[in-house]
Amino acid sequence: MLMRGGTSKGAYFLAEDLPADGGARDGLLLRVMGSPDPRQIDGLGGAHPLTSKVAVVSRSVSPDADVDYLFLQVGVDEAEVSDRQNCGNLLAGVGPFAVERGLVAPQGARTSVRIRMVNSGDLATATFPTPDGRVDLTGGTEISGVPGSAAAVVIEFPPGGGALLPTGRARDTVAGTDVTCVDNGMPTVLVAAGDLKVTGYEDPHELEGNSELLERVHEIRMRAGALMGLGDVSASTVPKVTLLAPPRDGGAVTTRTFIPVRCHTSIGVLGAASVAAGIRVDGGVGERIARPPAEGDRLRIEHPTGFTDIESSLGRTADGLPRALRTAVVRTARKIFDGTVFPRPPRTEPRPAPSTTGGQR
Ligand code: NQM
Repeated sequence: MLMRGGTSKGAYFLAEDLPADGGARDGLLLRVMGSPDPRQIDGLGGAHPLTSKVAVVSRSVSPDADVDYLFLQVGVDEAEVSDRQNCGNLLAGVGPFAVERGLVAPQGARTSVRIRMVNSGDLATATFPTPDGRVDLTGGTEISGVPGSAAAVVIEFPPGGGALLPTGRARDTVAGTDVTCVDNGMPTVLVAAGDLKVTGYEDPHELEGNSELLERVHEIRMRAGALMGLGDVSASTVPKVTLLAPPRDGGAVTTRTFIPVRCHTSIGVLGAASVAAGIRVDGGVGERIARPPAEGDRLRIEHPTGFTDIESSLGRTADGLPRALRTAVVRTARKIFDGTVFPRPPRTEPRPAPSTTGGQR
């Protein structure tokens, strides 16, 4: 099934319909999406990392969840399939897909599906309309970056298990630049846009064309990734780098996010969750830039095509470190197509062979 999930688009599969062997599965997915090819002309991919995504869904092996969701980022230009990051946008389609495929029974006018995100081991609950015992994703909810409206898919994340500040500090200096390394579901490096000689309000294309900026972002990402315990991240899609600037439209902060080479046209869900938590950390780089509301958990993150509203609350660990509590967000999703995909035959497989450990741009 091809679905839009939030501001991304991807192919959703039942795990049982894909090869059990990871290498064979990744090779098939590259051929399904039409990679590697900058236009993905011979497959389902949309020639951008945000439209070259796959969700693999199965009944959960965990008693805490109804379904397991494995996210796979399929490279556009590279023959790479990566399971090293999660995707909160595609997550919005997982519950509806699970009901459509009969993995979960509808529960009345609205159905809640408990999802285990296999990439991180974290849990999420997605709630969406199921009137008359079937999924109906039509509705009046609008989200920035998507034309028109659809039904709200409400996603709630309980506190994650990992450290909010992976370096143990609110601020680090890497490659001569102050950063805050934060992980509230997506490992992210926060940097003041002004420290990289941009305003932070530029169009993504303009930022992608700024080679000096891209070099700085790359260097910061490499060093911060190692500090965050992620090792050599040169071939990984995480951490992301988010440039921060003061809000211009009544939000808490303006963002431009590198994922990690292309600049996001909006912001990821878990990316937004990490920014929301990171700008509230005392002593972080967001302190002199962001204006989080004094009260309440709801934050508006501004991005290139509008804003993402996110509810995010912080607490403290026993040793006084900041810790993410509940996070919630409203997304929409839509079934675009359901049917049979005809992958490019294996004999035309380009070299090099696919790798599950790598990343894409
Ligand atoms: O952060 C893009 C997206 C994402 C990830 C990326 C996402 C998230 O917008 O939860 O959804 O950061 O690579 O799809």
